[in-house]
Amino acid sequence: MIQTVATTPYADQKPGTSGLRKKVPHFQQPNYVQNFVQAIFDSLEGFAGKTLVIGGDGRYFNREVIQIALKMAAAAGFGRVLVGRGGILSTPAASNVIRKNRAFGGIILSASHNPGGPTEDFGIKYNIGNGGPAPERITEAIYARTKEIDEYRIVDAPDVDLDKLGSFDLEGMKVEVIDPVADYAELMESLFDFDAIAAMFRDGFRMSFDAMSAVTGPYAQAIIETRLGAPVGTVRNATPLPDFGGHHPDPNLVHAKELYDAMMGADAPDFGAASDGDGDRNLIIGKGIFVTPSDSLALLAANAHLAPGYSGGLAGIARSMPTSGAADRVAEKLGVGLYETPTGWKFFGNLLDAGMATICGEESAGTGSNHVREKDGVWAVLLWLNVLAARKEPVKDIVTKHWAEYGRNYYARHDYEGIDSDAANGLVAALREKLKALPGTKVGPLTVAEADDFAYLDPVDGSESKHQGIRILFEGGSRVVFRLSGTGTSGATLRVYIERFEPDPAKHGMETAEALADLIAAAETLAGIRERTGRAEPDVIT
Ligand code: G16
Repeated sequence: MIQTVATTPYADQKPGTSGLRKKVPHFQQPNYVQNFVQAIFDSLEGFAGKTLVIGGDGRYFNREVIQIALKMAAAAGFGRVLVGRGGILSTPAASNVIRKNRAFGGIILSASHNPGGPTEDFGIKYNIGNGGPAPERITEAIYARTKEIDEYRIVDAPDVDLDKLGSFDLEGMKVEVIDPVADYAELMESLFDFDAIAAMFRDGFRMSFDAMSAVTGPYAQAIIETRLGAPVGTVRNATPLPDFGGHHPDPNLVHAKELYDAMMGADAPDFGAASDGDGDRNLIIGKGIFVTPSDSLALLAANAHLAPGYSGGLAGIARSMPTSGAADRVAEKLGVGLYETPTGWKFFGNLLDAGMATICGEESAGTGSNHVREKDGVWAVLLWLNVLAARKEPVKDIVTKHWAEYGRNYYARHDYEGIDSDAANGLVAALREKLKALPGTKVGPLTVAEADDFAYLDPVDGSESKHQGIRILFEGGSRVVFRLSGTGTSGATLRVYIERFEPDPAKHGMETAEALADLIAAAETLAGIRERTGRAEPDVIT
C-alpha cells in the first residue's frame, strides 16, 4: 500500500561536487532522507516500470537508507530495482550495473573517502542512465525540488532481506539482490591481460593493496587474489566495516601512511596501491616512489595501449582543471584531444559518451575510462599491473623514463580543512577581485602571467559552469590554483593546488616541497591564507 506522508523542506539539501554529503545525525533528522529521495524522483521523468540500481559503500546507515529508497522506488513506480547483496556496490561497480542492465539510473549511497560511523559522514547521489553522476542540470532541479517539497510517497511493507541473492516482490516492484562483484570482475577481465598479470605474480611479483576496511576489499580479493593468483593477504583491510575500522578511508599519503612507509622500506613489495570508501579513488606507490595522481593519469594514458581493452589507442584524454598538465603532453604526443573540465567526475560524462575522451583523471586520486562513467580505483590498479606485466620494469624506472621524455610536473595540493566558511569565502572573493590587476605583478622571484576564474563550456551540450577555481599562472608555466572543496561536511576546505613544470631531466630529482617552495610562498602572499584562516600550515598535503 502506498502511503503519502506530509513533510516540510530542509534548506540545506544542495548537492555538492558529488551528491549530498552530511553527517549521519544530520541525515537522521525526520524525513531528511525521504525528502531528498523524493526530490530525486520528482526531478526525473519517464521511469515508470523501468529499472533502478541501488547500492552503497557499506558505511554506517547504508542499510537503513537502502530500505527507505527501495520502498520509495516502489511507490514512485519503478518496475525493478537491482541492489547489491548486503547493500554493497562500489561506485564504479554501480555504474557498470546501470550500464549493463540499461537501467534508468541509480542511487549510490556513499560519502566516498570521508570517515563513516554514527557521527561521521553519509551521502546520497543520483546517477543517470549512462552510469555517471547526474549533470548539474539535474542536481539543480533536485535542489530546487527539495526547497518546496511537501510530501513523499512510500510503500508500507516489511524490509527486504538484502543478504539473500534472488528476486523478491516489493508491492508490485521486483527487487533483485545481485552479487556486487561478479559483473565488475568480468568487465575487468575483458579489459586487461589477466594471463600476463597472473604470470607476473607466479614469477614472484609482490604487491600490497590496502582496501582501507572499505568497499573494495571483496572486489580486490576476488580479482587480485582469486583470479590473478596473488598470495592471500595481498589485499589488506579487506572486510568492509561500517566505520572503516575508525580510519579515514582516503587513499593519500596521510591516511594510507602505513602502506607508504612499507613501500619506502628496504623490503618493500614491487607495487603498492589503495582505494577509498566507495572504490572510485586510487593510490599508486612503487617501491621507493609515490606516483602523484596527475602523473599516474599521464603514465596510464601513455601506456594504455599495452592493455587489450585499449590496444586501439585513445580517442582523447580529459582532466580536471586543477590536475597537473602532465597528461597534456601525452595527448599532444599521441595527437589526440585534451579536455580540461571543472572538478567533478560528472563533467567527463558527456566527453566519454560522445567518444571524445577515452581516459580521464583528476588530481584527487581519480582515474577512469570509458568502461564505466565513474572513476575507478581497482581499474586503475589493474591497468598499472597490466603495464608492469607488459613492460617488466620497476615502477620507479617507468616513472623516471616518463619524466625524461615528457618533463616533470612537480605537484602538490595543500588542504586547509574545517576552516570558517566566511573566512574561506572571503579569501576567494578577495582573490577574485584582484584577478584583473594581477598580470605583470611580481611575487618574490615569480611574475604573474595570467589570472582568471575558471569557466567551462561543455563542448557537447553547450552548458556553462562558472567560478570553478581561481587560476594564477606565472611566467614559465608554473601555477597556483585556489578552490573551495565541494565534498566536505563541516566548515569549508580550502584547496591550494601548486604546480611547476620542469623539462630538464637533470632537475628531476628534487623533493617536491623544495621544487615548489617559491610557489607555496607566492600562494600565501597572494591569498593571505594565514591571516584570513588563522592556519599556518595545511592539514593535509597530497
Ligand atoms: C569527488 C568528485 C571528484 C572530485 C573530488 C574532490 O570525489 O567525484 O570529481 O575531484 O570529489 O572534490 P572537491 O575538491 O570538491 O572536494 P569523491 O571520490 O569524493 O566522490
